[in-house]
Amino acid sequence: MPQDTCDIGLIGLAVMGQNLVLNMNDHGFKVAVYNRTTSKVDEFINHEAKGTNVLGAHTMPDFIASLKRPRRVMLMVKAGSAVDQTIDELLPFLEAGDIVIDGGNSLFTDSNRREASLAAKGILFIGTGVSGGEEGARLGPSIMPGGNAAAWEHVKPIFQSIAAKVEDGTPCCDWVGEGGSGHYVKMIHNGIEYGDMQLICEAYQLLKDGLGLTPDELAGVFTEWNKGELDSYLIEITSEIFAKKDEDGSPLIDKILDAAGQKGTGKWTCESALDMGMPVTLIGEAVFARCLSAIKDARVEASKVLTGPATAKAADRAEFIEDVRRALYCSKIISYAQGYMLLSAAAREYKWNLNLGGIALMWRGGCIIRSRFLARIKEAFDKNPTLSNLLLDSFFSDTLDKYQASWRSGCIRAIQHGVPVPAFSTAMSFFDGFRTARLPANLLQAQRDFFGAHTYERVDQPRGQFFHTNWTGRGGRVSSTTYTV
Ligand code: 2AM
Repeated sequence: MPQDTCDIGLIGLAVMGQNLVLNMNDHGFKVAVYNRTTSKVDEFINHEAKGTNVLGAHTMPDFIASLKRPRRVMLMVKAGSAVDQTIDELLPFLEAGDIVIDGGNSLFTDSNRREASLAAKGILFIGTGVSGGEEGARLGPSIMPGGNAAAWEHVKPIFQSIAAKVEDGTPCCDWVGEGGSGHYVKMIHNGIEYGDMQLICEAYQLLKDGLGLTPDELAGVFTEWNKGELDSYLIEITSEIFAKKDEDGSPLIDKILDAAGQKGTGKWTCESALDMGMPVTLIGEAVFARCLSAIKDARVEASKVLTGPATAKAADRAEFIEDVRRALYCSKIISYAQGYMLLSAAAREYKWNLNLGGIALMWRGGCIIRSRFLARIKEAFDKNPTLSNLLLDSFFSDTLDKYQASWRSGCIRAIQHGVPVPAFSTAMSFFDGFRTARLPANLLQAQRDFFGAHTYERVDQPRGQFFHTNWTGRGGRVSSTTYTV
């Protein structure tokens, strides 16, 4: 085996790993590969990587010896204990200053832990999100690296050259921040993806059941939408899905069972939102909508008992379609604003310096949520790097203002037709809640103080002073200190 010649080594030759290696090779980097099951190394070298500069290693020592210093080792192994096991196997062969990159779908708290424990040993850890699926990995993914900043300059040329590029050539890869922030940003990306998909599904059902559009007509509507402000990968593939015919010539979409699967990153986003106390309601509804779809048998049973409204199909076709389009667009704005609220809260909690505009740029190309819309988010943070909430940027506030009546009308139409729109309606409620200076939580605080003496703050006194009222004349004068407000 040649020594010290490879720019980077990659462990884990499943499809994503293989495609990243081939992508790096295409961009002129010399890559060493290793896999626990070593027969996969030979298969890869003799087939997919035939004729390339990729070097196959059969042992961990050979693999490490083939790398230039500082060694750059990227792991594309199964998330979870396999990452820890592989790092443990690697460690005896590494020296201070070497770099370990985890490109799998790891939970960010694992990456926080790995970054800290490897830093104590002088090893620089990067946890990176890689999005775009198999095709993205091969041709240009979105790459979201975070961890030990000292490692960035050593991997930056490789990552930025293999990443997707936006129109002006800017790579969809930049440094995210400290600790597990790279994997956190990937998790938020996936959560937002759940939300975007659910919004499209709600638009679909509303156009189908409320207006009676056929799959061919839907394909036309989504093709049109993709030419405007909704221009995005998910809208584009949706139009193609509606146009696809089964072998018998009928629309394939009508033959697909309506029970959704999920792998857990949407759930992780919601768990983090609950931990941070951030109202990321749209992604929450998107996760629960998948759960509701999955209990298919129960729904079929219920559909025989429970009836909805008997509303005739709408007749104002153009207006109906535009209401749904605007409802989708406004809801999408709300979803991204919520996602960014969570990102900011996590940055405060974990002491990460996140480049919020840069994150939007990383999602502009290569990944599943890529869209024209993300350029608007980047612009908002360019205009004001300390923007406290996306909805307060004039582009977004003006759009919500302009589309508001139509957005409400879209939600009302859904309710009238008995079409479930949990994501559209939670976006509307969030908007109405967020723009309300005085919510009914005064009553909630009174109730808590009534039954539990939890105390309340007053509008006519400074914040931080707590009061208790003896509501019935029967309770004692002692207030509860068990709960925080
Ligand atoms: P394998 O081919 O030997 O199974 C995706 O599953 C990738 O992760 C594969 O390359 C797989 O290797 C690797 N992988 C899964 N569990 C692993 C472990 N405990 N140690 C090392 N690699 C592992």
